[in-house]
Amino acid sequence: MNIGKILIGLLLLAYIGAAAANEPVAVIFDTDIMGDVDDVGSVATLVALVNRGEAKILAMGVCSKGSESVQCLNALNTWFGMPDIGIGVNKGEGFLRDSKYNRQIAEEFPHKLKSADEAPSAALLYRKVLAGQADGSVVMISVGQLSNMSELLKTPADEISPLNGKELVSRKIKAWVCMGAKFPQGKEANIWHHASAAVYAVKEWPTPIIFSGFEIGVKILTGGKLKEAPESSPVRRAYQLYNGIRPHKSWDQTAVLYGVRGIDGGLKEMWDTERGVCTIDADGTNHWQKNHSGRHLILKEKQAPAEVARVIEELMMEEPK
Ligand SMILES: [Ca+2]
Repeated sequence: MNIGKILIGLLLLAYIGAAAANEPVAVIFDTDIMGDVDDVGSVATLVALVNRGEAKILAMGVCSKGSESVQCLNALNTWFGMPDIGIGVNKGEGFLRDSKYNRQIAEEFPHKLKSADEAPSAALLYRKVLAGQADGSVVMISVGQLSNMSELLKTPADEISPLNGKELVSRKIKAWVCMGAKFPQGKEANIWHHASAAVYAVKEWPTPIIFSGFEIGVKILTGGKLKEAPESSPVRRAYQLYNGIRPHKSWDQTAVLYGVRGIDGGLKEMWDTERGVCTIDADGTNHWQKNHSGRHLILKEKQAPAEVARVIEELMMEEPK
């Protein structure tokens, strides 16, 4: 082979590599958009990554039982120019609490879905989108209780796919990035608010799970900059209703950021990871055991939280294209 052919070959390999690297990450996003406002910040973060060509959203789901949560999420997507993103809801047991912003966002911002009843089951919606994807290509990002994850695993084979939920997840999902639990041990809301679902989902999930624990997002303060966002923004409005647009903890945004930029080896400057096994007690208390062959990873603080906050907050300022 002459030098010319080798060079052409190398250029071709570089081109293929670059094309693969530029492929947007296919994401399913599951949220309890209701109690805390970081879910709203995480939607804005995800949309910003979509607009930068880094991610594509296959579906969204609401895991909690707030009747206006799904309308709020639909209103956010609509404002961002993505009104047709499929939204599923938890049709089984789930967590419910008051929301400081769901009803107002649903009332003040246009959206198509008029009630949670109009939305399909999240577990079935996830089955549907997963069945159509390439094997090992989808990243699940959850920023609420693990209710829909548990229900997805328990789905039987049906007309959507001959695979049951666990087989489908095993086949199609590359990894699950979960904002939840507290490490090395603790009792965190996304876990204990629906502990039976968390116990089942974490134990049975067949792919790697990367946890962004309570201790990561609690130090990352974002949202204050939304004062500079247009008053027409539902993201700004949600933070205004929640805390008067003051800096707030950013648990959920970390899972979105890692799910899109970290899964294939990015963000090494931002977080270290540690491999092991997370187990959850029946009351929602979780434990961590380091283990070099464990299926789970946890994020460990590396970059200063204020630096991480700057990256996230810039993404949260995203406006419709
Ligand atoms: Ca949340």
